[in-house]
Amino acid sequence: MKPIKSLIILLFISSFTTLFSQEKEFADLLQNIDSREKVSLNGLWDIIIDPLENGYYNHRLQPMDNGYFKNAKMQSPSDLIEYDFDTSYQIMVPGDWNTQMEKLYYYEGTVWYKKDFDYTAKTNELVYLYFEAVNYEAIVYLNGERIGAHTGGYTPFQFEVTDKLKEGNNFVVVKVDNKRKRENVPTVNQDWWNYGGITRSVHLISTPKTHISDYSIQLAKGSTNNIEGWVTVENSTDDDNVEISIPELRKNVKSVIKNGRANFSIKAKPTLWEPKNPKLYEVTIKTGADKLTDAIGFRTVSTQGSKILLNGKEIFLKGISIHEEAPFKTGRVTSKEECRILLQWAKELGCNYIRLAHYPHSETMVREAEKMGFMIWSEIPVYWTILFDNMDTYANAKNQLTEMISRDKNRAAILMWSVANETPEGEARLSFLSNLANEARKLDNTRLITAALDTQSEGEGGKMIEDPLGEAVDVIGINHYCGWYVDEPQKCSSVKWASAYDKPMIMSEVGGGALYGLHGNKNERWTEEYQADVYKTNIEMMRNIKFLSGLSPWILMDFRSSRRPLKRIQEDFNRKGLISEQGMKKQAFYILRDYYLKENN
Ligand code: GCB
Repeated sequence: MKPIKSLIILLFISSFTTLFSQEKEFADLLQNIDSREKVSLNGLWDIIIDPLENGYYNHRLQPMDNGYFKNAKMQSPSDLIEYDFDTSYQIMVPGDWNTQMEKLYYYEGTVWYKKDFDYTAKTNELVYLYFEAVNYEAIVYLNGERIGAHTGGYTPFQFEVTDKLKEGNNFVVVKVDNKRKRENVPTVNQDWWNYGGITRSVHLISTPKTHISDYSIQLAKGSTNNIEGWVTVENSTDDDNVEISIPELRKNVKSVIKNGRANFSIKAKPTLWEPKNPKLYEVTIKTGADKLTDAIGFRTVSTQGSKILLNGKEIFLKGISIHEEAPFKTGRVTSKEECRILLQWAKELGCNYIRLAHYPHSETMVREAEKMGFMIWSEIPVYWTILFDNMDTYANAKNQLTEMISRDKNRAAILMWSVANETPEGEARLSFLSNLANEARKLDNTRLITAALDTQSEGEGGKMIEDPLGEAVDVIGINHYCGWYVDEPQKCSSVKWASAYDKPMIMSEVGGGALYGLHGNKNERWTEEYQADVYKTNIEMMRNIKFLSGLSPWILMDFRSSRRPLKRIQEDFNRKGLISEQGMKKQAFYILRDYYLKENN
């Protein structure tokens, strides 16, 4: 790229970095919603499928003020209203629409959702309408009035609706649109199903008028005896107190609120969270009439040369990648039980680590994984060739990163924030991703930053890791499919690796496909024997990588992808799972399990 062009890109990106640095640091999100008084809006919602967006635009393609969000009803027999939620279809929330209605299997576009609910006001109460995730764009209306919109399919958002609620019956309408667009994050091509809908739970959350809105509680960077943090309080009065207690550590501190925020620091020597002892402490935060309880773990994570250190000790990350897809029924994961099945499989495999690909998974998944002792890589869907020179794309990616970190910053299990997966080298991409990495560090200086890279050149020492993005991250992820997309499996054991960086490397993807139950020679693609051989020879290759600090092969379970049409084998599934979507373990599962159980303990 010409220097002048790269200068323009740099100025361009730094100008929108400045623009956004004036905003609030964290996303405006209530922390720890499970500890809140809430009413669930889950269950059946009425839906109207609207591929032409008739409920939004008139025939001149202008937004209408009497769209479907008005939920209009005929007043007299001669009235013309061409929609009616109450006689339309119904589907379950949380859930994707693709697996709930046959006619929506491939659908990408607008679906209108409506739910009625009752509300009785209480004095001194604020009410939030909280969505755990909607894929991809949501416009939300309450009692016929627009209250806000959100972009990005995997992170939560909320609206304060106290003054918009009525005594008695209310209705909420959401226009959900999962049309893929070039400028979106992810962009138009992705190797997983573009499940549309209100895919995670919806709640009405009540808080006292003065309430804890957010907090960060963790060990100060590098310290094992200083718990540090802050609490933000909505509608606070300066000089009021916040009280933080950790009964098991016999700690109770008070901190004074200034401008809505109380900072604190607690000297303590907690038992540190680690995979073999995922210790969580009950932490209580109180201010005025508001009180929350969370379960928080304490640990440190750092790097030293090519090592990852957990609590100061080197640890090898024995992992597996996971998509948020439900076992047995496919579609999006919608329950704690489904999360636990996936995690239990990862336990059986001998893992101490999971890569939650390729977007932030639900808070339930993260919390369950933390309780079970998995270290976590969490990522945003900056995937393949998104528009790296587009300002709106950057703002969108940054927003998803901020929402992910806002929600999960108190989870000790998360060691790494990943800013990208397999992005093509180039200057615009480098500025974009370096800026995202810096943003992540600004929000959270205690965790490591990573990205999955796929570009390596051939050097004298073998495959050479020299992608300039390596400079911007703390841990280098490498996706490499020896024996599947490149080379024959037999060649993999002798592949050598070198790196331009003295940093830890995680083989963030490695693997191959097999149809469960298909047997044959190890040279026959799609057989379990072929996949098992890919694992065997890649494990041999990995044994020789001195700077390898972990791996998360691709992937725990077969998952739906519309890039995978091959009849009789794929049938819309990516078959690189170690387990089929029906829960059947393939031979390669046992190869990896033996490696994890016998080595690197
Ligand atoms: C990759 C991608 C992942 C795909 C996988 C595959 O490198 O990161 O999203 O699903 O390869 O199966 O090709």
